Amino acid sequence: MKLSAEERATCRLQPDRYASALEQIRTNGYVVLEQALAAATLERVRTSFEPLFADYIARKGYNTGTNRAQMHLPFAAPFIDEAVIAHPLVIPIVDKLLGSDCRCVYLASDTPMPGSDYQRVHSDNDPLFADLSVALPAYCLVVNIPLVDTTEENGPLEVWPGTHLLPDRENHNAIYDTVNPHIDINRAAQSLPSVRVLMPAGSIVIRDVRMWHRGTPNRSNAARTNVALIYSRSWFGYGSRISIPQMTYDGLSAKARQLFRYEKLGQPAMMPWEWSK
Ligand SMILES: O=C(O)CCC(=O)C(=O)O
Repeated sequence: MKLSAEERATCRLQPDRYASALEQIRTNGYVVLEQALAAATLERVRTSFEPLFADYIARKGYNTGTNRAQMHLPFAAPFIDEAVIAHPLVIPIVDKLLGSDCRCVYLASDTPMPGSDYQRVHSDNDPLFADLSVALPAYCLVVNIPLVDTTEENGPLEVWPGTHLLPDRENHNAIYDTVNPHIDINRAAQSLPSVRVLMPAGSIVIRDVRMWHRGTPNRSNAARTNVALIYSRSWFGYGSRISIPQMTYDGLSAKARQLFRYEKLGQPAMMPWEWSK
């Protein structure tokens, strides 16, 4: 969805555009809000990310495939800019789909480097009920923010629209360790239409966590990083893993405080290499 200059300035979608964004997530499984982040915010995040990532790789190495890494972000500026954790275009969408008491359970990044390969096609969660034969409403949304332009060359995220609506038993194949006994997602994906999500830096992708997707090979000579957040219904989460210093928490907006209310408050922010997984 290309945003008008007015939508970018006011951070508001007109009612029919808002309805369309919701429809795209409900039906396709995702929506892209193009160039939603201000250039200055994006630049601050990118310039802080790069040395942190280099340090992380030197300490821990790649962890999601060849030349590809997932890295948690410290709960500190500039990564916790309100435009990142509670963007005013994202919040009304997330609140509508997950309930206004939803929470944010994940603040991290995915980076395919030059030389990375295809990932297995996967969804990002194990099923809520592995044998359920109906599809449930959305309960968990991933928000991705590319720090650089995403092109055919630099390993765009590839998605399989509509797959989030498959019943739990057909849908899920969490990355690396789980194989779905009901369907071979990698084989099935080969005969289904997919989309490579090309977009300018600072766009925001909101996607249903169940939608099949994979990282593709980065054939450029630079990193292609997506910041990744996960918002979920209030009852769903990973069990309060994000450490947040009390002063940092107190300085957040009321909405951001609500989103992170179940995390580890009053703890020093964790550096990426301090996470066990
Ligand atoms: O390349 C990407 O942004 C997708 C990464 C991903 O889906 C994963 O590592 O689970």
